[in-house]
Amino acid sequence: MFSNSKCAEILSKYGLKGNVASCSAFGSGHINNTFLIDFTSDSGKNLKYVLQAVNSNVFKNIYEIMENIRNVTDFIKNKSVKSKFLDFLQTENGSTLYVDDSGIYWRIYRFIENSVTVDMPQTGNDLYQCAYAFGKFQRDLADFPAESLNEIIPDFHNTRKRYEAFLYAVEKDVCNRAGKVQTEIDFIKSRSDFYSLLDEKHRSGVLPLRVSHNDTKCNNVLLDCETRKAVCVIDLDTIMPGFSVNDFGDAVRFGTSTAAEDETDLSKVHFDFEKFKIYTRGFLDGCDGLLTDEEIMLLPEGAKMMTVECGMRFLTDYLEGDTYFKTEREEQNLDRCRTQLKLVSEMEKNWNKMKAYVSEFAEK
Ligand code: ADP
Ligand code: GN1
Ligand code: MG
Repeated sequence: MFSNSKCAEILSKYGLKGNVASCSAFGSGHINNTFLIDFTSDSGKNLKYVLQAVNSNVFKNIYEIMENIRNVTDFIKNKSVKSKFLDFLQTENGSTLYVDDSGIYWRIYRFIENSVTVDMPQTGNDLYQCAYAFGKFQRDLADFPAESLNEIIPDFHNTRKRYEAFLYAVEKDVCNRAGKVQTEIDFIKSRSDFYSLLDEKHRSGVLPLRVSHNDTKCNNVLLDCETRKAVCVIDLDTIMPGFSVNDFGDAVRFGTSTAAEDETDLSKVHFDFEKFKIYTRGFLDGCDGLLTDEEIMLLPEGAKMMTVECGMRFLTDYLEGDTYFKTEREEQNLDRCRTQLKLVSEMEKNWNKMKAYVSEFAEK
């Protein structure tokens, strides 16, 4: 249980002395534990902060994450382009991290007032803004020295390696769950020829390595409550060299679905081609001419790759006993897997339309 007094103890390490009025679980991320803090300082100011316990099971070197975030945000700030970032507080030792007695890694940033994140964007504008923000992120970092970044999770979006890990989990079947998910296992196995495609394109010089966000769900973009414009890209833990088409693809995976990622009624889950069109426009507008024609032509492959990869990651975690993604109920990872596989099959049905739509941008 996380109490106001524990919260006050952490805040005091950052030089924040006062009263914690409330401290509540915040957001819907699957990895870190996030809290919104209402705080009144000793001088009487009401302030809001976001406090996070960074997941040390997923992230093995959290100092390296904070170093990446600092370098990338400083780089963009120095270019004086109009971009806002989370403002991490420092402890009295000058670190953005505080490690408590039980080994939990904490960090705090100021809550950006009048901002909101959406799990299921309701308007085309919200979709466009999220896509634009991630495209602009690629654009802003186009000349960042990618080799200087720490590789936070090696092979994070190496789908072939994810597939090997999945096969291993099926073989070990430590929770004795594989028997009931044979349909899903077969679905993933039957597409195995596809999983090396983007790496092959990279090796043959078609797909450049760029500085990527690597976790481009729309709830990783803050929107202004009133103007609904993108304010800031958040969740910068997985910034690493990667493929532009994967940043596009992960956003499409999450944002073009007509239902939640863990919807249990698959009849509600569809790939919405109109949303795909909005994402394509938003991302390419944000990239502002950065992507090559070959990259643009591979955007649908990025979407399908990120969706099938996410499906196999959820199923791997289900088979391994739900040790990676946070879950609130027993079969949540299986439900998440099933929505992803349904989206993949609908992308396949829309494939020619998707390819034709992006080709209009490549020819411009
Ligand atoms: P995770 O890795 O767990 O996804 P995030 O950094 O994305 O961690 O934070 C989890 C969620 O908390 C976000 O998806 C978002 O909904 C919410 N959140 C985090 N920071 C803010 C903020 N400054 N304003 C509004 N919502 C936020
Ligand atoms: C995780 O942290 P969050 O919830 O934004 C995961 C992503 C997955 C996503 C699936 C570090 O993202 O890779 O695509 O869940 N992040 C990490 O919803 O593994
Ligand atoms: Mg997140």
